[in-house]
Amino acid sequence: MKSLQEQDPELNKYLELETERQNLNFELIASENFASRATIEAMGSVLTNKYAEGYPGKRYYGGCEHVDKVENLARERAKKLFNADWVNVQPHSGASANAAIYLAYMKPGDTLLGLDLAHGGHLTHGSPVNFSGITYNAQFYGVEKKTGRIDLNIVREKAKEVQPRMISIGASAYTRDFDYEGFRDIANEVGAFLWMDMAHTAGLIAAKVLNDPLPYSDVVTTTTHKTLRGPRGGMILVGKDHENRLGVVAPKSGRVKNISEVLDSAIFPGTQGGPLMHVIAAKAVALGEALQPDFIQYQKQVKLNAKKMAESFIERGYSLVSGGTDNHLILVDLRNKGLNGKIAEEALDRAGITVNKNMVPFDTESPFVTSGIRIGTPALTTRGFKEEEFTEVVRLIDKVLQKPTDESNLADVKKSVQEMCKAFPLYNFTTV
Ligand code: DSN
Repeated sequence: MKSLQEQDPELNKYLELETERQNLNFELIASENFASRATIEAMGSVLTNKYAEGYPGKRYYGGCEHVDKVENLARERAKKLFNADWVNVQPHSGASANAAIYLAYMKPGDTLLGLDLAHGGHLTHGSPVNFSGITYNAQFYGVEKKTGRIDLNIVREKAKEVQPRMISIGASAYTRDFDYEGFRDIANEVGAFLWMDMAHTAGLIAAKVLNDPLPYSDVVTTTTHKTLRGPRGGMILVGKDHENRLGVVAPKSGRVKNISEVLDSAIFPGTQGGPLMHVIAAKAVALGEALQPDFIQYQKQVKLNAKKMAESFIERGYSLVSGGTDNHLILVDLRNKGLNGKIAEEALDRAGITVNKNMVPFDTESPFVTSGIRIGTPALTTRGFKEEEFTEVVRLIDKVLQKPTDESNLADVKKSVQEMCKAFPLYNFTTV
């Protein structure tokens, strides 16, 4: 058989260009990271050929003896990493994992209470343009205008008012940790299920540098490619003693028997067909990496770097939503600099710095323009950047934002970005 280069030079060229982009740019998108060579190798394996609908030991296809072992390995590693009773590693993505949660816990028209997308939530937490907001009665809590933080008293009031069947926690642009015990109390008070979507923070939670949602949530979903640093995909987890707590916390729904079976069938056959066994193998590799001691050090550094970035931006007169960060990301409100997210994202892109424009709470701009940029440290921390390098990253971002239309300024910054990237080499391969 031919190599990719021999078979399809045009496509191969695009892969080479993307590898070069990743190698030579500052990757600061908070939801992105750099998977290991071993993880990428598993994803590019012959497991892509195998159909394995069902679960280990109960498949609808023959020849599953090896992929059963792969899936069990991924499940056992995930359980150990998160101290979970049960896990499903088949979701193709975070959104697929979340779709299964709705199928398992809600009926069409039931009420969800989630964090407003415009305040840092996620599309699948009830946005009107997503299946979750179309199919269910989505109600929202937000952050306080003054603090940029969630106030549980306001969440409690809203929960009492709308009587949700399920409360979701989790965000794509919230810079503070969550009080899971407080949310649990509210869920208990109104008889709702509690679901945490830890897609952004799973790696930090695994390393115990953020609060752990599993002891308090009925169910937890995640992606595997953000701070967890695995392949693109999702997982569903249930913490210890979940079966016993379920009937107590959700009296309205009656006691659900064997929630793990309900959740498994919500993935297959409920919302997905054949699992992506090559990606499940890569999840096993990444989860194995996350069980190593150096992963904890990595996550501590992700947090230290975000804190350093926040301090450096504040020293340079920038305004941060919530005034700082507890996790891996910061949200910069650019209005006091006379800029918007679109201008900033485009100028930074031209200088080799990749961020995304992002709504800030109570934004006055549209989602296509926005008043902010979201910046995360996981990817550059994987590269080896520490506080000193992140101070320089902020200096370079500031240099761009001071003269965002000055092409020679942008070219100067790009040169510095590339020099720093070369000093911290990343991938020396395009395909493995
Ligand atoms: N697209 C992800 C993010 O950037 O946060 C959320 O799904």
